[in-house]
Amino acid sequence: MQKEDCLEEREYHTPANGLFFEVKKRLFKQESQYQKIEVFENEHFGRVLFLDDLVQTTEKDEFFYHEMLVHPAFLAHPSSRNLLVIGGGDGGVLKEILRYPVECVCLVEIDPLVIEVCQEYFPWLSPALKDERTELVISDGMEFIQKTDRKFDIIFIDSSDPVGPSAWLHERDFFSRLKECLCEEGIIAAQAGSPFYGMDSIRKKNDFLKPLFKIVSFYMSPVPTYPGGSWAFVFLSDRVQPLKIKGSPPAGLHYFNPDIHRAAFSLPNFFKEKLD
Ligand code: AG3
Repeated sequence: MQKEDCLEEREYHTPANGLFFEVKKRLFKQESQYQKIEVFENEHFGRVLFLDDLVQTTEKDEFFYHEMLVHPAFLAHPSSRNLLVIGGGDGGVLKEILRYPVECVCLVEIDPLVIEVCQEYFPWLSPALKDERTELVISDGMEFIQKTDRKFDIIFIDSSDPVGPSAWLHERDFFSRLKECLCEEGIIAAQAGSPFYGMDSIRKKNDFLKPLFKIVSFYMSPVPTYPGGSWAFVFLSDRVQPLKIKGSPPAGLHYFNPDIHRAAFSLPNFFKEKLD
């Protein structure tokens, strides 16, 4: 059987295990300038987006990740009006941000084909890409923040894993430059990988973030299709405490609420011990 016709897609979490999806229908498969982009349909999860063989989002469980990347920062800093998203070309983070009365969201995505493909195959995520408050910039995230003199209230990092085009977005230099693009009361919310498989890189991140920001708070959420089934995020600020709740979440969310917010910052022992 040719690879094209194979009825299954897998993400390996280690060389010995991983997650598989039966492919009900293959919708898109192409190598862009930066990465391999695949979209297919699965009976249970609906549409699935893979980049370089890693699950990025699925129709059925996208809300866990997108809500948890966006709403904790807004709950702590509800008057945020100018936002920056690095990555996130599928539109899922934007969709959550635009639930608030924001003025402008600048989204910097390196790969225009990701945007095009998601507009076609994930139309429920991507109307946000066409919202009048959205400013789309096709550029490398690192290059953008090196050049810009703009300041943002919240910066969201919706990167992929630290391989390929996303590798930079996990480094010290990136976060230290990012800090210069933040308003005084600003927050950075970034995805931080799998606590179960990636505790060493979370620890490394904590080590270089601590000297850069007064507040470095990791938090967690389930994401059923990501490695280990639960995911880490980090909340960074010099002024804003994540647990001083000042706002309230918009209506219509499927996962996030203020109780989840408080609980998400309580970390399990294996996580805390590694950070000490
Ligand atoms: N960005 C984070 C994806 C990380 C998934 N990693 C993996 N499957 N190994 C998601 C983009 C969704 N907007």
